[in-house]
Amino acid sequence: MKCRACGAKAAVNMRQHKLALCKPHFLDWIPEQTARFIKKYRMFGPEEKILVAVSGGKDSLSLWDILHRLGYQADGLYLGLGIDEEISYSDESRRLTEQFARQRGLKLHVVDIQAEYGHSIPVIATLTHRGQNRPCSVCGVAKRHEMNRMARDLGYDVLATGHNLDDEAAVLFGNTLSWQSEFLLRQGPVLPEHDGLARKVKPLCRFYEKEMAAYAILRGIEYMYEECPFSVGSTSIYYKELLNRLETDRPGAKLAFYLKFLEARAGGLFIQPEDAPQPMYNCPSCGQPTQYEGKCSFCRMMEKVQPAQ
Ligand code: Q46
Ligand code: ZN
Ligand code: ZN
Repeated sequence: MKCRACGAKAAVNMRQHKLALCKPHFLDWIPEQTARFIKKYRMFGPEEKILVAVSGGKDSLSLWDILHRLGYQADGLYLGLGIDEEISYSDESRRLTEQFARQRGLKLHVVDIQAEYGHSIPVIATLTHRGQNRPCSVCGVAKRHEMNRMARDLGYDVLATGHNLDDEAAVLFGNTLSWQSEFLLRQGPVLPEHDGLARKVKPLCRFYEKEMAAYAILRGIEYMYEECPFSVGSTSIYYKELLNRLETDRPGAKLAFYLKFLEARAGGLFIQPEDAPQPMYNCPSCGQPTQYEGKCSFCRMMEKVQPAQ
């Protein structure tokens, strides 16, 4: 297989795009495509300040690397979740993230949940009795809260995450199976800022997971190979496996599923029900926006694990 650009031996063959590229051309192709998606979906401009949520995994570190290569002002945010099961997942992912930032002279903010709030994510999940086997719902609430808090407090214009096509297609598949129209309406490459919630963007949403893995490896990025131990056996991994089976038989099916959805949504397939828009309130405790009057879900959760002041 030869590189389409130069005829040298190809390092990556992307059947889904009918495109094979050598290492240097593949390493240029990924940022070029990313720049195209950033522009196409109007994610952000060159003057805006970006906060990249980095976990130490291949996607988020590659995203940071790409934004840096493209010349954007992109700083990192690492959230220490305190996940320390069979492996010291959080310690190792933090080490790799800090090493990545140090080697490139990039600015990294670190929030350690335990140091900040007194308990790790798994302990908060146990104390609040939320999630028998998995602390994922607690983790999701805490991550959203902390990412928005940091973006707002530190004056960033936009929050970028490393979700790839496999992640997005799995979420879309789950939401479609149960016709979660409210979620379908909001899913996409950009979630605009509103009422104190930072704009969220996913510049890698059109890249297959294997493309991002190839990018990280060929760029020599040292990343956390292990997934979070709590992701084992999750529904989203099951959906990813199903979609991979479809993709094997029909290369490109996963990308088409996602892109056709975006087209259909832009064409008005999903509309906001008339009674849906909720006024945004501000949480009296942390000041972050919340859909309902009273404390936000993060503060209500933390109330249960911390003695009342
Ligand atoms: S939610 Fe759950 Fe993830 Fe948090 S506890 Fe791990 S698997 S990291 S995306
Ligand atoms: Zn080439
Ligand atoms: Zn709050």
